Amino acid sequence: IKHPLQHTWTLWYYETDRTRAWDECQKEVISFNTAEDFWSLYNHIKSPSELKSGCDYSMFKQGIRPMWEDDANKNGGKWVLQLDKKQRLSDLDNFWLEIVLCMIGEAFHEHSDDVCGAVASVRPKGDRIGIWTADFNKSQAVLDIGRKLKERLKIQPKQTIGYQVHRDTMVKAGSVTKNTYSV
Ligand code: M7G
Repeated sequence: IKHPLQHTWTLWYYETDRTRAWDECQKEVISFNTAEDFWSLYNHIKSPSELKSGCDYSMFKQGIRPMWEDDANKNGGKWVLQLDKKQRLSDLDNFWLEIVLCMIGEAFHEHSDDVCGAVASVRPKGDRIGIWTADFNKSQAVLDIGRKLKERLKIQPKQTIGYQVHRDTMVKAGSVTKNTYSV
């Protein structure tokens, strides 16, 4: 018997195609709900650092699309891990795996319900991982999730990470979005 997860999770893959709208470039890859099925998927696909620049992996609870517009995300935001270029080799894949394991293992405890999913974005300027939560107004949940992330990723206490509200990101395309929280 396989080991069931608390939730069913869906992996999405985004690849740029200038002839299509952004949301049409998001492809649902596969869903899984056991630890064993997660590892067979993980062992079968490229790691984020092997993707082409401009691509994303997203892992979300089943039924939530990796978009601001989804009902589960529309009042939410994300903790952002902005990596510098050299961290593609040292950290990107490790951080992504650790975050995915935190999510599927419900490591955020009573706040696990607030976690919608995570996105790894491979970009020439520096890769990024975002952990999306459902409601930016739930400061206790947001802050606890941020602190847990820092702990699990062994991010130094003096290095801060910021939380950005999707509604702010949406209107600020191309420029800097303010941090609503930081830890
Ligand atoms: P990005 O891929 O999050 O960041 O957004 P990047 O600038 O590092 O590549 C790039 C662009 O994709 C945005 O400016 C939007 O045009 C589009 N986009 C990204 N997201 C996450 C969404 C979304 O959730 N909904 C919609 N409609 N467009 C999005």
